[in-house]
Amino acid sequence: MRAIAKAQPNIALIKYWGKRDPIRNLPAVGSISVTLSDLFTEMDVEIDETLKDDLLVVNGQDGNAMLARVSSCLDNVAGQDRPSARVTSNSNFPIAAGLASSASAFAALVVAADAAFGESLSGGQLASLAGRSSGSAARSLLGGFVELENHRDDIAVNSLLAADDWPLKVVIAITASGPKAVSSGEAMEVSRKTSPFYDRWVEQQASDLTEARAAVSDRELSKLALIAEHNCLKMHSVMWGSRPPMIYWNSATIACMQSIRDLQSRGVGVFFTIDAGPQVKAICEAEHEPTVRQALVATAGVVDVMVSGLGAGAKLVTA
Ligand code: 2P0
Repeated sequence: MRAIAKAQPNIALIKYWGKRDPIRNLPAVGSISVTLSDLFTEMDVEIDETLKDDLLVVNGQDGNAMLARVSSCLDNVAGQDRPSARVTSNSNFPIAAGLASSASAFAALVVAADAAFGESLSGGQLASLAGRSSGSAARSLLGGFVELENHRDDIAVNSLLAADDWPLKVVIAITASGPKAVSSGEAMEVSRKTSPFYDRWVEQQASDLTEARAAVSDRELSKLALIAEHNCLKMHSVMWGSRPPMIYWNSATIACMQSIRDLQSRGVGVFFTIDAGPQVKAICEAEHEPTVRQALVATAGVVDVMVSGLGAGAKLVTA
């Protein structure tokens, strides 16, 4: 009747941008990500037959803005005739700021709801349901390096490499806090409908995925750096070419990219990636983490720096 699950956000190295089926929320492209260890969302789902409607509290505050999405996720897991539930979500990092909070939230939610409602769904079913609520959430069901495969009828997630097999660090430069002006879901639809670069983006994704898969399998950071930065900048080019343009960067975002390029020119094994927000994620070998952190702390406009290792997939905390 009550279950708590914990999930970590993931950072895409080969990005998901665009939906082939907005109703079922199916992505237009596959993607590859790393699941983090130090940032997390905990979801507590408690069935309460006395409630008329679901209740949602997010980080101690009324969560009405997210309630419809959460309720529909619970419907997907347990059916529309299910009893109402009290859902409490707590994250240890800023939400809705391009740090993939919806990924950890919905991965934790499907795992907790599955246990609370006694559904016993398979891993594949959980991935499909998490993806329906948030495209990137399915990837947070697994740890380490994860590929989201885009099959004809549905998605599937697949583990490429465990976190311990290549324990990279992710240094996150926060350049602005607060929620973004346009949600990534809306922005993707604008890109699909208006960007002249969108079709080429979709067309080239298979070869980017192949290149990244090989780099992960060989654990070669310099190879992964080339394809991940290319894929990230290509996704942002699709956004910039949309009408209206979707520009998530600020001047500190660019300053961080410059700091990372300076480190690269000095032989430091690091690369950047940027999602639908102004934060910059630097992925590096563990030995370079202090150098990378120092460089980003010293970059103009950076308001905070967080560091995470790679971690496990979504798990039940109590049942
Ligand atoms: C990603 N992003 O692969 C890409 C890169 C943002 C940029 O997945 O509409 O919140 O809920 O399916 O999962 C963010 O999108 O989008 C995202 P919906 P989601 O991580």
